[in-house]
Amino acid sequence: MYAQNVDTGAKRVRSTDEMAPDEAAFQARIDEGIKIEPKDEMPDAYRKTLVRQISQHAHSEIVGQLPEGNWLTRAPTLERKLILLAKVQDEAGHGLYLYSAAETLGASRDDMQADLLSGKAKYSSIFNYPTLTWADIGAIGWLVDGAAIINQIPICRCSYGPYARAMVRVCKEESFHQRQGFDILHKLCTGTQEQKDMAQDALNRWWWPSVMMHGPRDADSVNTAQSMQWKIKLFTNDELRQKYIDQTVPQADFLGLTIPDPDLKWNEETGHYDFGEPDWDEFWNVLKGYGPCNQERLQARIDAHEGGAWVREAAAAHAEKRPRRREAAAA
Ligand code: BYC
Repeated sequence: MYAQNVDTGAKRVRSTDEMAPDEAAFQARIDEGIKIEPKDEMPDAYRKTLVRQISQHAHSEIVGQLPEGNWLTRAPTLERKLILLAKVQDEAGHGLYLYSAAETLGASRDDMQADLLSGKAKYSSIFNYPTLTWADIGAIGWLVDGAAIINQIPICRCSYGPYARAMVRVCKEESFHQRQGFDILHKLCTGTQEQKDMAQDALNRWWWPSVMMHGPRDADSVNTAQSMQWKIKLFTNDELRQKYIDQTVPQADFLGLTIPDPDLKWNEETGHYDFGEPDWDEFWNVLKGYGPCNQERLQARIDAHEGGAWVREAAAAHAEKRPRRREAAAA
């Protein structure tokens, strides 16, 4: 019943015998699969970890609109434009559910927003790469949303109720996004040689960043062990990465594209693909703010926030006026 010591990475977690009674009781609820709800007692560290992960997740959805939004005016047909517009709007919706989920833990939307705009808060590394061609929009849907689904399906079963429930709808929408990306690439791969080359070039550039999206190797992951004990994460970064690669390689074969990894090989014994080592220096550099588009992405969010100031002011003025109108109606 009680959690075993989990040692998945850099940090070792405590067994329930080593915990204070209230903490052990909380862990026992988690181990029994009872969902934690906003008004329940919870350790500060559990709350803090959730706010960290959920707010980063929300920021990723919001910043994630930018690379694709960049192609809204250049989508090749009206139909593609409508589909892309709907996808980008879905991402905005995901960001808002997630900010709301973080608010149920006592986080303030203004603080989360301020942390994103000051560069203090992280968002997914993947969105710091440029979308150079239309095929990149296919690659984002296929690879990036594909990676997101692998990561997020288990979160539908995580221990915190509002986060788990938000993920159900998000995952349904992400699977539509993944299919639309695959469909863009399928069209290109069955078109002219130039179109197929464009698809291959997009795969070459997006493959490794999407493999790194799952986070650092388990050995370098500071949060995994504790998050797994609390069932905020149900799989380690490396487990999810392996699942992602096993699922994606046959899809690349179907498209007739080559994954840019000379070490990629089916392993009969393990029943999984072996693969090469991502460039972790690149990953950590992107996290530190030195990716190809970090500055541009942050500036776009700052501009949007400043440009929206008049809307916030108008909404606040309207909210102030409303009670007075009600008072007048009652008189
Ligand atoms: N990028 O100890 P670790 C989407 C950070 S949205 C940036 O393993 P953890 C989509 C990590 O935060 C996709 N930072 O951390 C949207 C930690 O730093 P802090 C977003 C990363 O939390 C629009 C440090 O590295 N999905 O799909 O146990 C259009 C050490 O890592 C990254 C989610 O957010 C990264 N890739 O595991 C299309 C899902 N990886 O916070 C698509 C929810 C790691 O200690 N999040 N870091 O300063 C998670 O599942 C987990 O937070 C992660 C990381 C697996 C991402």
